[in-house]
Amino acid sequence: MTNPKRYLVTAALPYANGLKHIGHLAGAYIPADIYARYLRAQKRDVVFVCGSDEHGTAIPIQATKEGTTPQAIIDKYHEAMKQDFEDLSICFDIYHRTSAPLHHETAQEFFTKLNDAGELEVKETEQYYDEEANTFLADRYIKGTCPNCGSDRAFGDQCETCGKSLSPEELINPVSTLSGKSPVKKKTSHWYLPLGKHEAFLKEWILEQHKDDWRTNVAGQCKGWIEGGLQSRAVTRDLDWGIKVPLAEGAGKVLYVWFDAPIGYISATKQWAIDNKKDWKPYWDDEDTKLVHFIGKDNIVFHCIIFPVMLKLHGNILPDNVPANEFLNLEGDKMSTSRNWKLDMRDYINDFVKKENGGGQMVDALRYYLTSIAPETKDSEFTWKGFQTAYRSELSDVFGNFVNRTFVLMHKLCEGKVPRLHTELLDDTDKTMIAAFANTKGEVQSALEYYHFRDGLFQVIELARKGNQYMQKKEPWIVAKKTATDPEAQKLIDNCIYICLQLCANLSIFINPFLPNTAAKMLHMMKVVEKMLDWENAGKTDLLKSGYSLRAPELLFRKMEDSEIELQIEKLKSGSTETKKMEPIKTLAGKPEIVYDDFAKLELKAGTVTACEKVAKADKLLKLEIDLGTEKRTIVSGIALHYKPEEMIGKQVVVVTNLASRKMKGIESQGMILTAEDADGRLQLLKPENMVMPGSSIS
Ligand code: B3M
Ligand code: ZN
Repeated sequence: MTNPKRYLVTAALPYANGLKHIGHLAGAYIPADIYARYLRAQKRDVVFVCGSDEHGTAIPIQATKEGTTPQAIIDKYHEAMKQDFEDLSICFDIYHRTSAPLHHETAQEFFTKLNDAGELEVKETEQYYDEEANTFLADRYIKGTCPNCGSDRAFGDQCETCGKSLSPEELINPVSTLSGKSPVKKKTSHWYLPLGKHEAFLKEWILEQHKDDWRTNVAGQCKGWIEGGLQSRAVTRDLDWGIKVPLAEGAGKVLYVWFDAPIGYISATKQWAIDNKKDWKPYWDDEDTKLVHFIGKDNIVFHCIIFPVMLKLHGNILPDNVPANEFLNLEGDKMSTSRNWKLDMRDYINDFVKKENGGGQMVDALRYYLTSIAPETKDSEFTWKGFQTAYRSELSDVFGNFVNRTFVLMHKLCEGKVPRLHTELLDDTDKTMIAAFANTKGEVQSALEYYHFRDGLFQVIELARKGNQYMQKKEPWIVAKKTATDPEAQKLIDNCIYICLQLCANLSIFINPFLPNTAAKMLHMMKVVEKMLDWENAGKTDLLKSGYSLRAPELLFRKMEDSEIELQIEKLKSGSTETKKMEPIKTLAGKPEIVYDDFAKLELKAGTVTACEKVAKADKLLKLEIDLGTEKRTIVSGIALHYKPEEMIGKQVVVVTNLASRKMKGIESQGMILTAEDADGRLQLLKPENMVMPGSSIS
């Protein structure tokens, strides 16, 4: 679809059950953001929507894990995700949420319309039920072995290892994630979307109409689904968290999260229209709207098969394209939230963006690297070394360096002003350089129109590389030595700097969709207004007017130290992430889980009791003197009901030696001894199996 009247760009609604990592960022949000920024620069009518996906079993499961309510979970993570996107310059027109009443109404209306039109079927089937927890086991409440890849961590809706979407019946050895028990089967009724009825439509629409413009991985997955036989899909669940089924006979049931979530794109558009006094309808029902969904590959079936069928039945337009990305791996392994092998957006923000020396340039550094390795056609890999290399050798050495040299030379050789262009002196090298502006415009444009973001970015860097080569060839700093004797010399310098400056202006336009903070900084240096970034200006050679004085150069990209990269690799391996701080995971004992670093803070030593007496006016306390090899300590311990003072002498104990001292009954206790207590309250000392030297460390 070329030159549509308007665009609606969507990025997958992230589940509000935890922080999102750079795999999500590279998969959906960065490409969608680049596309939306590019369209805006083209002055097209575009709305870019996203929001939090706040339903489904993932939410109450996270609530149980954190010992809180589903509402508290979605509130916490909705805010956190919204903030992270903002911090990484992802410029949604609206970041909505599916818990909003407007969304509930929209999704219920959608369901009602389909049901009233007889497009849904009600079926009674037997589904897995946990007798201990007295509940049906939808989606993530059931776990088992994946029939596709054999992973034993597959959920009832999807295998997170291979990405295959599943139904609970397909799991081998299913168990309830609530009780850990094998479930039984019990009868229940649900509403189904009979996909089989729409096979002919899907075949024609995807495999014929879009056979040339959809990515092969996307079309391939769809083909597999269609040819594998399209089963009816339940669109309701026996759950209490979600959007209520708007029918009396649906009491106690909610809409399936994958039924309501994509409708979230519509309700987000509605809210945006309310906020901006616009009409939302044409974005969803006028054929001249280009709808594009940016997602990761595990969401393909929902966006290319199920949601389009829903849209068709409801009378809406269909997506024009679904440029789904493959997965991004991290340092040789799949990214995984459960194994904590990931880089959360928030960790990157804290460590790079929010630091002195950080800010926009570090946002752009991440956007740059993630785009340059985007998994557009196959899985790709993020490595910290790769990040550093791309930053140094492309962003900084090629792009940053060209802009910096141009500005330095302009100040040195052209009095800080845009020089004049002496057209009569232009040679082939100059002309080739100038021609490259327009060529690059064409290249970047067609790359972006076809969702080849990697390639588009590559073209921009290539142009900067050409700029460096051009400058190297022209050597204005050498020509400058001849100005006293050669009247043409200054003119040649002027031409070179003029062309380089116009190239900088062009580069700012080209880089803007990808690295908006860099473009903004360049605008500041060039003292021009944002309007210059309009795409129609790309390719022009007179964007900066002769005689105009420009600011001093600012370094676009700071130096990146080896130590910063090494620290990140260590952090990844030790698993100390923001997620750990945000998730107070309850352990069996009821205390929040700790990471190794927390444990390592304790100093534990073996000591030998050398003296012991009762503490006056305290039935439970004994005062002990403990030999720790290099020192003796006084410790007050609540073991008097279990040990007599005389039997303590000579015993070995385990002492926490770095606990802040505190006064008990007037005696300063300089540590704590460890004991085990059984259910009846009987205490026993903890001690090394055999005697060790006093002061031996314990870990
Ligand atoms: N929340 C799954 C995901 O975050 C799901 C996407 C919904 S898009 C409508 O991968
Ligand atoms: Zn699998």
